[in-house]
Amino acid sequence: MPRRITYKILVFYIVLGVAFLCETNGQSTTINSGWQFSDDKTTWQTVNIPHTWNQDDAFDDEPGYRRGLGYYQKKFFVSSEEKEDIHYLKFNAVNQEATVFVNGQEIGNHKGGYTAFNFNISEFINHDAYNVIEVTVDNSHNVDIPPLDADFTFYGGIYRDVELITLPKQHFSLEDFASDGFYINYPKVSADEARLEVTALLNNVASSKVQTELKFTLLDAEGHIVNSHIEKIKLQAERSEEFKIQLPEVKSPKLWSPENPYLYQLKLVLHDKDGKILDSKSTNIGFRWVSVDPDKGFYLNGKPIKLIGVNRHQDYEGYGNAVPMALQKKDIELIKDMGSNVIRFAHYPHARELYDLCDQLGILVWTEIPVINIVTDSEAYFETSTNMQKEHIKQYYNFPSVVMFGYMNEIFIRLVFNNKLTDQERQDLKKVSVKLATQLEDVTRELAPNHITVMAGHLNDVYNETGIADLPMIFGWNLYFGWYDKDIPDLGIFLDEQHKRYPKRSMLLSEYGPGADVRIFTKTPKKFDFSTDYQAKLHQSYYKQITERHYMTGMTAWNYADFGSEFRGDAIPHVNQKGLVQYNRTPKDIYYWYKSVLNDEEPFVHVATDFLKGLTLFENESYAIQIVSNQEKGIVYLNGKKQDDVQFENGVATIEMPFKNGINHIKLVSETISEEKTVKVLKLDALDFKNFKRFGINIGAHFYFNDEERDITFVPDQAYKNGWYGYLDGTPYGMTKDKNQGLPHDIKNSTSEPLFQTLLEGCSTYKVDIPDGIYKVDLFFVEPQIKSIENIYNLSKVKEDSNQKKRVFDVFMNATLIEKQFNIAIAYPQKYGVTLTSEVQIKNNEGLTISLQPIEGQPVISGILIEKIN
Ligand code: GCB
Repeated sequence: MPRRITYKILVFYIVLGVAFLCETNGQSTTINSGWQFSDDKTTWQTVNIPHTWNQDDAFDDEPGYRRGLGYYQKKFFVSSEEKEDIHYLKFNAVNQEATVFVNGQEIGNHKGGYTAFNFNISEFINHDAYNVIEVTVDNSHNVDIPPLDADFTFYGGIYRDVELITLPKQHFSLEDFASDGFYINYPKVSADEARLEVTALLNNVASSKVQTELKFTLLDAEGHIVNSHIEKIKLQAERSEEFKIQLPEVKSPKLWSPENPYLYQLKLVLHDKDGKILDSKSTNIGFRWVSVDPDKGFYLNGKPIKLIGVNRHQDYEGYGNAVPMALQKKDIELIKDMGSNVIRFAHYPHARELYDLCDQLGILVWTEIPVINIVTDSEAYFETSTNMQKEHIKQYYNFPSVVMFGYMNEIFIRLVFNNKLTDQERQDLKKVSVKLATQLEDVTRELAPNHITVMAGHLNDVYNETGIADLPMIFGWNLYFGWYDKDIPDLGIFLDEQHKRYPKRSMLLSEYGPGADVRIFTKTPKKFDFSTDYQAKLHQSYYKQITERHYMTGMTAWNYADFGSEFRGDAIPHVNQKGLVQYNRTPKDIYYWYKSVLNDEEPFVHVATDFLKGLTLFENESYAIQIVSNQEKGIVYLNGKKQDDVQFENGVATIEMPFKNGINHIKLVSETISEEKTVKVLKLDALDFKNFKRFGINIGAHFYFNDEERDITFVPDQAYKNGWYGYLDGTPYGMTKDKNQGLPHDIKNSTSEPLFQTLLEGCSTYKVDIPDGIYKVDLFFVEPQIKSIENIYNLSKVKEDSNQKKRVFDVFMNATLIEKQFNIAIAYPQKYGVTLTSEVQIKNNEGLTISLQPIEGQPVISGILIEKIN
């Protein structure tokens, strides 16, 4: 039955509606369009905010990206009617230092690239005229601004909204670290009743006292008024004052949780004594309470909840950090749809709109500032970090989803991996880091007494030894067992030992995960091979190990998405590929596996063959695929024939598929749902080039590589098998038990890194048993002895030769010499992937033999691609 609207309520709605429409006094305009940008102040281009100048150069073949100055300009008009108003310019984030000028006068400077700041520009403005804003942005390394060093790209620019805010003389303060000027506290929340307390900071810049009323209206999710309250407030002349106001209690509040993210809205309207609206605000209200127990884990609203979710970085393929808001919001939706109940916004505060979305969708939030890897022992660094944490807490305080405030990540990693430090320097660095941590912990507890404090560390006892791990209420371990460190099962062993040693400490697995490239797949996943199969193996085991341990508060995968990290030499260089989704947000199969164990809202199945492209199988070979589901069992059909009944365990079943040559149809049926996929397979009984024209081998690799550049999937390498192909000698370069990526480098002029990064060294003979005919043969090479930029995250990488050894060899195809005295280092000095292409005629059933005859050093080879011409 429709609810009857009484006359009184109607009048109230009209007043309220008018109140929110009449926000001309207290208005914010986004001024993102039509800025002028220059990197040298001579040539200018028109850009829109969000903007960065590093979206391309952080991904090109030249090491490094431009870290320096960028200049922005924008004109805006102010009418004379606004003469009495107060004007603020608000920047929601500029990376990383901004100096702002209005009409040629410097109005302020801000340090730190991830929080908002604003300036009162009223006295610099010309009325009935155009005004000019100029911003000098600097993203150079600055020892006094965190982050000093980290595994992500520090894109420079004005990359979040710029706002022009116009206010009457009485308004909510904007000057408390650029917060909204009010803070919501929940002195009491239970299923029976809840209380709200608001601390409002009100400014009166007029030269006389003003009588005002601050009206609070609490609305439920349907927009019905729950209660309201009016506070009469006399504002003193030229003062900024703080008022604490208790709001009426709410009986039987609907609680907020990931399953039911019930939100109320609180409207705050400041009137003058005649009822004219001066300023207004509104905020989400979510009634919830949290606690942690070192033995039993995390509690929300008095009930245990295992936090399972992801870390997120803010950048996006093609955009750097200047990402349209609609795309960013899609991230949060995808994260929710995966079934996450927690996000760690790493390693810095992200856009506020996303926290609002976490409120709405029901995702608990860990948010932090970028004090990472190392600190500077300077007053200025301490001040910038502390200031940043104050801005962070005050700007993000009111989001009910935010339950954890953090302030440091792996602060000892540089100390541990820098062997140039003296013992004294080491001691000093430990001391200063603990001192800063203590200061930041204190500030956090003081400003956010109802939140949980957090910090994350890497695998090293220094966090225990120094006591730093006991400062926050939850200590996050970033653990990469099975990637940088030991093996996958060592995770549980480590955590159990920590729990035993520190029974009073609450722990969260704040990072874990391997790099994975959707172009790489294999039957034999190995540590550090970037295969999606190894990614599945590691995540599936970690999930089991954490959910089995009652004392663990939760786990957040590293990372939701691949992200830019300029110095990296992953399978896609400049990108950290640990994402559950790709850099362009296409989900990898592991995303669907998480969805199958975390999201039980509706039945779900997924056949994990999205990236199984160009699979080549020999003779009777079959191929095992994974299917994932949140159901108990299913039936798999291959090419219309029932293949198997499967039981899903830990959300997954692995099933051996006897694929036929050509297109294969897979169908998975479970209860009411099903999914169909096709996989194109090249099934070979011999290398006879009868039903195929091209054949490629990824020499030195145990994995298939789907190469878009050459439109072929290279098969894994093997020792020579008569009638087929393989090496007669040689060893994979740079491979160890712990690292199965040969060369952790960008290969110039190529996007086919997995082809070049794996190679054989010392291979003098490679045979491919192809029939007589004429072929075009591409041989792929790279000189592996290239000094890499130090990558502290690549902890298990083999030590590279410090003295470049000479390598010269002749290359023959059968009896034909195709390259004499081949010296890759001289011919292609800059880490180029080299292709030698020749036409070769095979006669007398001799097959193809590639001979690499050493003149000096050992020959190398990365791959081969054969195309039949005749
Ligand atoms: C870490 C860091 C994170 C890196 C990650 C990695 O421990 O906290 O910033 O990106 O490892 O991928 O190596």
